Amino acid sequence: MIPERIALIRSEALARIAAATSLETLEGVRVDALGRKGSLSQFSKEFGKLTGEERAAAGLALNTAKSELEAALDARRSAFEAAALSARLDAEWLDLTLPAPGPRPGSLHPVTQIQMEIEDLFVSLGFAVLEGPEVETERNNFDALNIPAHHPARDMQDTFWLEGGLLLRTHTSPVQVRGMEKFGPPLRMIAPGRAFRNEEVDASHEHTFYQLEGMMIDRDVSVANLIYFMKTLLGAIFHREVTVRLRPGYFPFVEPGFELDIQCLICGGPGCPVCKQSGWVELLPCGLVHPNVLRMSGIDPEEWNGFAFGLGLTRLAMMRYSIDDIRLIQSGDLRFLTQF
Ligand code: FA5
Repeated sequence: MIPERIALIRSEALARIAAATSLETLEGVRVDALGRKGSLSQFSKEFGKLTGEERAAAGLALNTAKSELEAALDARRSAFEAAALSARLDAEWLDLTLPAPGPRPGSLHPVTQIQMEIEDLFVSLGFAVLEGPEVETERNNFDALNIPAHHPARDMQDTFWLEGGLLLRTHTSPVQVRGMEKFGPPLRMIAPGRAFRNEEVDASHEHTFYQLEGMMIDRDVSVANLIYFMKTLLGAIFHREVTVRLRPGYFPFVEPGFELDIQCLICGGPGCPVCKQSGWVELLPCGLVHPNVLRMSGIDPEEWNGFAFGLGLTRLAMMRYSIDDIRLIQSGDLRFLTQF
């Protein structure tokens, strides 16, 4: 009897719909019962063999069963969709009354951080912080520092010459000249700033880099005073034991002159591109101020003497933060800068 068979399929399908736990299961029930090859669709083939009365009863049972199943499927489907939506609303909840996060704060460049630390240290030791221009005269950059025209020492600093005899300063040493001429002795000054050289750029050389000049002029200043200040400086910067070596260095504006090198903190000694495989990094050239330099700036070398140093600030930042390529320093790359 077709109506009884339909009733059986209907009640089984309704039970499966009630027990379904997902939209996928519901779709399975729909395909099994109402799909083109589903169990209810099979009956229409048998209708031809029925009497008119039987066909009317079977047709009514079939249509009723189909619409009941469709209604039950719709109701369950809506329930699942509502549950999914409310789960999503719970998960993606947003408190619009919270204050906006605002712009991300920036940070000081590593070279600026070190520069400020050294300035604080030297100010506490009674030094003034001076500034000089990046565009300098030939006299302040060279002549007044005992480097006359045609002196081979000029070749050591490949110079960017400008029109009218001016130049981009190749070191911060011209600020020594400006300091001596403006303030006279006794003098304790430092001068941080940019220097420029027409150099082949590699892992340890930039055309634009930072130095920090220092000068102390007084009576009876000795190499012992110089070494004391340099040790105080390095101790404050590295907060740990740094191996240093002092070797004779030639700069026309100091006599005697030294190169203070530190053991490479990137590789710890065996050699790397930053220390040019030598294990040492040239950091702090220094010496006692040459009498000619004092004399040219109007200071009597019989009465006064002093020491001077020219710290490579960019290289110092590299050592301090283990930066293995100087080209990163001025790259402006935020992936680099946000680490400091
Ligand atoms: C000088 O510039 C001297 N004016 C230093 C000085 C001052 C000596 C006072 C004595 C008394 P030098 O050319 O060696 O010296 O440079 C000083 C430091 O600047 C170097 O030790 C190095 O750390 C840094 N430096 C030099 N050239 C570059 C460069 N191309 N890139 C990055 N750092 C550099």
